[in-house]
Amino acid sequence: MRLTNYFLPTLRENPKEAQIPSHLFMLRAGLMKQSSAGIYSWLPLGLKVLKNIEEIVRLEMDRTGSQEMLMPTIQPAEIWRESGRYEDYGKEMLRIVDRHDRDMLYGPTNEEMITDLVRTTIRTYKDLPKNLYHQQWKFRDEVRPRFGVMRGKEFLMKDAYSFDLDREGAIRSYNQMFIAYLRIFKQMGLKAIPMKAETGPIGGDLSHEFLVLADTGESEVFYHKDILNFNVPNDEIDYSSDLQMIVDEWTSLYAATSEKADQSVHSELAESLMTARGIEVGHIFYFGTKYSKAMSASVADSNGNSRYLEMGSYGIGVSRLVGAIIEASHDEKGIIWPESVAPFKVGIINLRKDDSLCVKESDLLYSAIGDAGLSVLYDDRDESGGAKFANMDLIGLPWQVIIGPRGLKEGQVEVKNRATDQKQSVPLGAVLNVLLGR
Ligand code: 5CA
Repeated sequence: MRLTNYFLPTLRENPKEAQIPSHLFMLRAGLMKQSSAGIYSWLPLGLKVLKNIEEIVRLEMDRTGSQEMLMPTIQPAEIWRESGRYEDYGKEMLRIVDRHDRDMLYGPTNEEMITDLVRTTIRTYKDLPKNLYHQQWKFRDEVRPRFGVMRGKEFLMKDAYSFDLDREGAIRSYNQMFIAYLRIFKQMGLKAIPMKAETGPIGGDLSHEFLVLADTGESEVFYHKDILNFNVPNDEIDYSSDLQMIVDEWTSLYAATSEKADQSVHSELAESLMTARGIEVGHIFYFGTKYSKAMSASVADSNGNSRYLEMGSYGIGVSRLVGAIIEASHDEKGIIWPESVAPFKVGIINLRKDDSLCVKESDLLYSAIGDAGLSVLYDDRDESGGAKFANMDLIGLPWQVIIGPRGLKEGQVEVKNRATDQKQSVPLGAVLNVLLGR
């Protein structure tokens, strides 16, 4: 992509409303634009990151055996009346009346809708277990939307729902999601700690939140310092095997959000207790038959007896993750994208638009890098070098290739790694090897 053709409305000044780095950089780097309080348009650069995050989530969810689908954003009120949550959910729910005076709502979550779907389609234990997920926009009319995508009104969530015949099966499903979450966040360069959590309006008695430590996080968290040394299962993980031992290890040390904090444990832990702030990027729930009972979702077991489905739900804040990744990875100049989610892998800076050799070599490198399968943003604008450097650092692409007349005299360009700030002079013919890590 040539920057002269790209829609990238960056800001020179710091927007007043941004109180934390991710909000500031998402606005300044032209990732998104506010439409109204807590509601944003995703601009081309921001959407690329969002899609990359979605894809990491998708691949890992698919590996667990969960299947992707897509449910609507607008839901009928009836199913929420059945579960009893229509009134309980309160003002956070955006209620809508259609032209036939039917009560509808913009979904804040999908337990009712999926339970309704499954009760009319799954009839016997032979169809179990099932785990279904989607990545769909949600709406919660938050009293205080703030920090940009961190607490939005409209936000993208991955929500998965598991259905099992018995509690044992449901715990197996829960464990699969627990491990998948550890792996998903790691692939985004994040260290997320599972913590005991309140179940709130979703319900149930077993629940973990996954928190990324950050000073700007909304939650106060407490944990045993050694939990940071636990290993995240690698690519060899077999989701059909017994995962209980791994979950037991991860839950063997104390970790809790402030709502679940236990003061007596705190005094016991003494020096080993860490207090910090965190961003909740995921939340998993086992709630058994809460919805299946209320909504009569049952199957016949092997003896022909009717049994209510055992359920869990598993959320990831996909749009919030864009902010969380920036909180975890930035400096004073801008964003530092981990390669796995970066909107482009490489940025090319041509320092001299008026120098025909610079233009020619920049054009050639742009084609060669693209042909090698690397996504590349080419700053071919007629701007000062300083402005281009600042812009490239702000948008945070992992690699920068800087082309100027002085280097070209020796057949060299500069390759800079955004994360390490390391710069090296590289012969034109070797640029691809450096970028491809060869
Ligand atoms: N039905 C369950 C799990 S599918 C559920 O709704 N869980 S939740 O309420 O915890 O939301 C799941 C995730 O969505 C949270 O962990 C958080 O990362 C994200 N999230 C929740 N509210 C917001 C919000 N207002 N803005 C951005 N992300 C949010």
